[in-house]
Amino acid sequence: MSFQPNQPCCATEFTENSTAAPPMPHNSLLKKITFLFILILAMSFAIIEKSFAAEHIIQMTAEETQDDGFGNKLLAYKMLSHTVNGTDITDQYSPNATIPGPTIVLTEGDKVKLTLLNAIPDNPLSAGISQQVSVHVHGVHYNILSDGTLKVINQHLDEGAGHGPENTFVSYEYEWNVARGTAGTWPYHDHNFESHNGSENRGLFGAVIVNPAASSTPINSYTFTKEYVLYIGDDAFWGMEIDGVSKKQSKHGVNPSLAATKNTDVRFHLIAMGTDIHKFALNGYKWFDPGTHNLIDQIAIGPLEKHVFIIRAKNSAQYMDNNFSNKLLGMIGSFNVH
Ligand SMILES: [Cu+2]
Repeated sequence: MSFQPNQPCCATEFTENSTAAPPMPHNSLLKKITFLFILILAMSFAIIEKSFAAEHIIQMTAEETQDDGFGNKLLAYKMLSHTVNGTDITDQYSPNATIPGPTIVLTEGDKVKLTLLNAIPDNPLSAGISQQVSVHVHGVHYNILSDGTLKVINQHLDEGAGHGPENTFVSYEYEWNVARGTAGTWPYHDHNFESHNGSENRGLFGAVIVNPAASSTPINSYTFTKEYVLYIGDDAFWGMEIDGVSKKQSKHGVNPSLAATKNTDVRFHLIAMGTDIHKFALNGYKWFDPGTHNLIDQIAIGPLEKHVFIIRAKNSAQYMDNNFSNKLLGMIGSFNVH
């Protein structure tokens, strides 16, 4: 904004004809001081917010995996690179494409630029079917260009990475604003490959963990020796482990065996996939239902809901889905404490 010398700044002119009483001089001084105070306060908040906010530059691929043993090829995301304010943390991730996909750990206030590269080979049998792949995220904020869905859904554009001419692969960039109030664990998944629902069911899913910004929040004072992201499908659990110290991620595949050291704290992130309502239990353990003082030993969780809880590892146990039909399908795994 430029200052115009011929125009009086910041004050309305007062003439003898005015009906309103002229403002008291000390009143206007008070207003100026109050305005200045608010301005300084707002600027210092902005500076504090900026100094804590990190910028994430992420590059991922979507790839075809090996045969699943039944003649089907699955799809998986792979972390190509992840820098946080210029520091490379790519070695926290598996060097391979994994199901579940990489767990992206963020803090409220962060900004993310995620470039997705479609590395899925062209399939001549799929002519006319969308071969575009995307990342559609829950929880964090973004504008419509970063929605990661097809125009048939968002009425705007197909927001994904498609195939270029002669089977070259195209990338697409998403921007996420990890705004205040977005703390939580959220799924991300493809929404564009082969259908407007995407290929989540072929392996293109992962999670975002947004930790709260303020260091005084109880969750930040915890040191977790392990974190487990457990995705609850309609026929199996899928798991991803994050080491509390090295932050390294390892995949555990289907109905994984989890392990923890006795008397250490473990944080579980449950994310329900598919369409069933599940009843998750970790036999012998109780935990606080988030946001309450209620101790529970089972949680009902439906499509794309999440439930995050912390336990202190005491005894080896089994985790399971107590929903009868899911239990029949063998949705059970072990939690080994040593
Ligand atoms: Cu979704």
